[in-house]
Amino acid sequence: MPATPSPADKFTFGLWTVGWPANDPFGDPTRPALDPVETVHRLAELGAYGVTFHDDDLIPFGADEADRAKHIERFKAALDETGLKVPMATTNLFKHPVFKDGAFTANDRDVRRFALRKVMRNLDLAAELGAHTYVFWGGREGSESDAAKDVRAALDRYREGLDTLAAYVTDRGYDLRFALEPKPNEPRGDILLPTVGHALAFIGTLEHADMVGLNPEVGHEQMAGLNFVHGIAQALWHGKLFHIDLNGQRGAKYDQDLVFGHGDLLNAFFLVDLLENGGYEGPRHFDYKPARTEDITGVWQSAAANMRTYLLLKERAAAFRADPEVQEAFAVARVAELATPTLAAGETYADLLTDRGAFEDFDPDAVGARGAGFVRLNQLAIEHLMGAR
Ligand SMILES: [Mn+2]
Repeated sequence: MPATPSPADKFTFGLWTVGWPANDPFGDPTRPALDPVETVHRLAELGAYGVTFHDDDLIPFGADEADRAKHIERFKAALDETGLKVPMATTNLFKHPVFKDGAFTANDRDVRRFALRKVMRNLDLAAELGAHTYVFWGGREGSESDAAKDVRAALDRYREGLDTLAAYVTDRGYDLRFALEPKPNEPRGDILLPTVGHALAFIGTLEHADMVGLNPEVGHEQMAGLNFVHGIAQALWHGKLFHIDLNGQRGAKYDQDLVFGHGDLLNAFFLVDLLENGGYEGPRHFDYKPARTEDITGVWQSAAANMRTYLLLKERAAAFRADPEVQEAFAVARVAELATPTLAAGETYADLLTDRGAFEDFDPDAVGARGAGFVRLNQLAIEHLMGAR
């Protein structure tokens, strides 16, 4: 059977993904909680490369030091037994009621100070477990009311928090980079840094901007009606794609966290094509939720489905690129021509002004009448995706 995952594929899963007991705002859990140790073993059997965690996924909130040490020890033993890596870690700054108005941007200063301490504690553990990326998803950083939140002050505090934590990581000598995860809404009515673009602009203002990048999630951009492939391409262009959350989403609605490819499959096809050919070397991290309808067998089937879908799309994308008819269609559509600078080497605007072919002798009507060939190219992509070629 082709498309069988192995650690070389660098597939990773959050403990909270397969471990979600399927409680939602309208209903009780439909599955028992999973032991992180079992999760590590099952993911290794399925061919994953690594596992990621929030502090509270591994160590219950409020556990004392002795209890905390026991949880960490068990987890480390499972990692040693299976060879699974921990490339990324993050902090739960959203579940406990203390964070109901945010963490780094809570109006209450004491909450902000507590949040920074909670992150620092888990940064130590992340470094100890060998993580290289630390994700910040500010799900509670936002508001439901424009009266209740001074957004400019909130961004000051967000920046202060990240600058403080970056200084901590640098001083400790940890080999960790930060990755901000944008999301437009849910659980807050409106979340700060709602899209890839907002986050990129914000990162440019940070004291340690070089060590801060992005962890974009498929569904989060699609919730905002945005093209995820464009967002990822721009993040790559800025050198800021530090990590990625793969899942599925069907349009602008609540955060579905479907299996990768189970939402906008065509966008997923072009995403895999971009990741495989665009220079992204990091983990292929799945941040999805096994549907609430599934039992534990369905949980592991859905985990396998994420990896298999990715690998099938990778195969399909490679076949698309290798097809001579596709290459000819690319040429007709002048896709590669966009990489040619608009001015020739050494040419200035003064030279452009004297080039009669660029203006006086140029025939815009003839060029405007010429077909672009983009639909044919897209149809070829769809036929490869469908396995029809
Ligand atoms: Mn999501």
